[in-house]
Order: sequence, then C-alpha cells, then structure tokens
Amino acid sequence: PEPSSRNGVRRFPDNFRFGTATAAYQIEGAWNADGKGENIWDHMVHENPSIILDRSNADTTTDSYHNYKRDVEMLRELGVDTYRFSLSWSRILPEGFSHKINQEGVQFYNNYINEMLKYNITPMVTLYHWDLPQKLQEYGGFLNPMISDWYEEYVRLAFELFGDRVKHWITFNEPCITCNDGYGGRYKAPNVNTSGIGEYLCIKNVVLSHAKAYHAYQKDFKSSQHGQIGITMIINWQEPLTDSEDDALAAELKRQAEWGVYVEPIFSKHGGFPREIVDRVAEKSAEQGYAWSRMPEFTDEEREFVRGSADFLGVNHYTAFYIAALEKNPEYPVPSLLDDIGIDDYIPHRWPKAASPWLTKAPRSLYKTLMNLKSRYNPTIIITENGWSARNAGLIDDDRVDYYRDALEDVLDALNEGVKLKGYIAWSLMDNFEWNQGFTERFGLYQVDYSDAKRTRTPRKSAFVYKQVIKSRVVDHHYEPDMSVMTID
Ligand code: GBH
Repeated sequence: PEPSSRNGVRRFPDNFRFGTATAAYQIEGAWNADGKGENIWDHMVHENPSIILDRSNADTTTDSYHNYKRDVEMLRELGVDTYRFSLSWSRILPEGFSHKINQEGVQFYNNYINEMLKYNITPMVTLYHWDLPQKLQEYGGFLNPMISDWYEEYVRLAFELFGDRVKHWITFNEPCITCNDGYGGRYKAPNVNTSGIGEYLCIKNVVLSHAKAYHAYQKDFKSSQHGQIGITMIINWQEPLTDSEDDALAAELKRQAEWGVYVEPIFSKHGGFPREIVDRVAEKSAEQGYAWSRMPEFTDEEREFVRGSADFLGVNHYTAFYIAALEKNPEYPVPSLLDDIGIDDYIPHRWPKAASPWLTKAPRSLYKTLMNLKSRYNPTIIITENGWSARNAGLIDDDRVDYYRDALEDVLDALNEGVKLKGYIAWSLMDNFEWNQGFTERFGLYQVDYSDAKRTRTPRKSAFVYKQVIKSRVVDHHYEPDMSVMTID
C-alpha cells in the first residue's frame, strides 16, 4: 500500500498485548501417553492416513508434551506477553465426561501454565480447537443437542482446575471448520458427510455450547476468578467481485456462512442468526421439497440466552478473496451449505502466494476486516491468529517478514481509527502439524527439525523481527537482525 495511507500514530500502546499461538493436536504429540484418550483427529488419521497430504499424523509432531519448557523459553526469547494454546479435552477427560479425570493430563497443563506464569507470560486458553474426544463422537458429537451439556461439564472442570491462573478463555476456535468442514464432508475430523443438514445442526449446537460455557462462568466463576471469555472466528476479507447487487449479496452470504452464523447471535443487538442466510436456506430447502428449513432456528428463549454472551471477539485473519454469485457451482454437493450460498471465489494472480493454496498477501485485508467488524458490532477484539506459510524449512523467511510487517501496519491503522483492539497473536510460535496438509506447510516463527528426535526449534528471521517490534513498539521496515544469537532480554 501507498505510504501515504499509513497515517496517525505509528507506535503500539504500552498496554497493547503481543503473543503467539498454537493448538493441542498440532503440537502436543504423546497422543496416547499417560492416560490420554483418543480424539477425533487421532481416530481419523489412524483410520484413513491418506486423508493427510503427506500421510503423516500428529502422534508425535513437535512433541510439546515433552518440550514444553523449551516452548516457554521461546516465548521469553520473543518477549511476548501472551501465549495462546489449547487444551486437549481427551487428555483431561479420556472418555469425554468428568467421571474419569486423567490426573497426568491435568498435571501437564498445570506444569505448562505454571512455567508461563513464572516468567510473566499470560496464558490464553482455547477450550476447543477441533479435537473432540472420540467417545463423544460415537454419541453423535456436535449433531447431538446434548453436546452443549457435555461441553459445559468439560469447561466447568477447566475453570475449576486452571481458572485461578487462567484469565483469558476462548470457547471455540473457528467453529466453521468443525461444522462446515467436519460435518459438511470437507475432510476435517470427524469427516462425516452430513452436508446441508448436519452442518446446520452443528452450528446451532456450537452456539448454544458457547453460551452455556459463558453463563456457567458468569454464574459460578467470574466473581472469584475475574476472567474474560470470548470466541474465535476465521474472518478473512470477502470482497465482491463486481459492483452488482448479486455479488454484494454473495460476499455477504460467504461472511455469514463462515462466521456470521456464530457472531451475529452473540454480538448483534437483536441476536439470532443473520437474516440473509436463514431466508436463503429456507427458500432452497422448499425448492428441494423439504417440509422444513434445513437450518434450524433458535427459540426466543435460546436467542436471549445467547445474545451478549462474550467479552471479546477473537479474530483469526489471514487473507482475502473475491466473491461472485454463482447460482449453481458444480463443485458443491446438494444439499450443502456451500450450495445454499451459491458463490464462487477468486484469488488475483498479482497477490503474493504462500505455500497454502488459499493463502495470499492481500493488500490491507486485516485493516478492512477490522473496520468492517467495528461498523457492525464494535466489539472488543483480539487478533488470535495471523500468519504465513512456506514449504521451505529455511531460516531466512523474508516473505513472512513482509507479511507480518504489513499486517502490523494494518493493526496500527485500525488502532488509529478507534477499533477496540487489545492484542495481536501470531500464528504460529513454531512449525507444527498443519491438519490435512500434514508437515508440508510451515507457519512457524521458529523452525522445527522433525528429523531430530529432540524436535530442535530454531528462530527464523521473522522471530527476530517480531521480537524487535514487541520491544521497540514500532514497525521498522529496514531492521536487519543479527541472527547469530537469540537472547532473553
Ligand atoms: C487456522 O485456520 C487454524 O486455526 C490453525 O489451526 C491453522 O494451523 C492455521 O489457520 C493455518 O492454516 O484447503 O481451500 O479447503 C485458518 C483457516 C480454514 C484455512 C480452512 C484453510 C482450508 C481451505 N483455514 N482452510 S481449503
């Protein structure tokens, strides 16, 4: 972007928080150690190895279960305030329910959290990052409305066990991956193909699960623990391809399908699902001969229960897409959420490409996203993920450095515009198991050497640059780090 567009204060306020993020399945390994139960990712990759591009799995991955002290040391090297990581439900509750608590799993998280606190690093805990206990899947998982009670039972235990020290909770990471991909037949666990029906049941059940967790915390924990609870969405920028009304609606439907169905019920004044998608699915369902809409509604009581049930919105932002209306996209099964919304997406050739096919460096996409959220709900926001993938394992990652610098300039612009943005968390602390892409895509500020049993971690150039931003509170586009030695300041 033109330098002239970067106006205002170019310094991060002292109370603005910086962090890095990971997720349990992607980093812990030790998949069946010390009493951990199987989860839906363990199950899927073991049953069906070819669902992962390089036929790898996360049985060991970066082995953070054993390397957690090194992880915390890296956080200290970077000088971050916050570490966002997730709890593995089945490591704590091997069968999903609290009748059997795995004390060794609890001990692991206590050790991890205490190690962070020892060095003044604030833990931010994601309660669910896609890894449901397999047992609960056998009872229907997120298609069973009982899931909101099961989830409440689990999160209450997490609040009891860790809430004396953890003050930042995220109920769900990117629930659209659970629902639209996991139940919509798009190769994420549990990989059950219930597109067009199950995926909508899942959406409603996730929203109610979130709200139950929020209310449980307000009722029984907030007054003694004083923490905050939010929910994290993937919110990329969706730009209509043309000025036509159809493309504008298509872009809006894409936003609603990915995050609006969760955010609108929680953050809007009126509550409930976003109108356009509700009408659209009702219409399509009728055309297809269903006696009812495939998208369930909330009862009035449920709508009120959900409305306002969050202290902040977590935003995972990576990129942008152009969206056009396309009534019948032959790629999508019927019925499915993707067929319902009737869209096609495009990525312009001119945007620099990362290793992930969906990820490009789209100009000012983070700024546009934050301004759009401000105009809709003006929520308190934490950027809970932002990052860049490479196929190359090397340490000189100038494309990642460019990506982060421009994203951080967008953050400054948004702060200048009064967006209630409290912090920025980079994805990821280190290379890790990138879901269906296995180990073929690397997002790490630190490189991980998978050929080494110790899973040695080494800082990349981007780690040094991020450290400098955190320390100096400014983005210096000319800073060239001395990479010969990483220090703890
Ligand atoms: C995040 O998702 C996740 O929270 C994190 O665990 C992950 O490691 C990180 O990003 C990097 O991917 O292959 O065209 O079907 C980001 C949102 C949504 C991006 C699913 C990839 C699949 C696109 N992701 N999407 S496609």
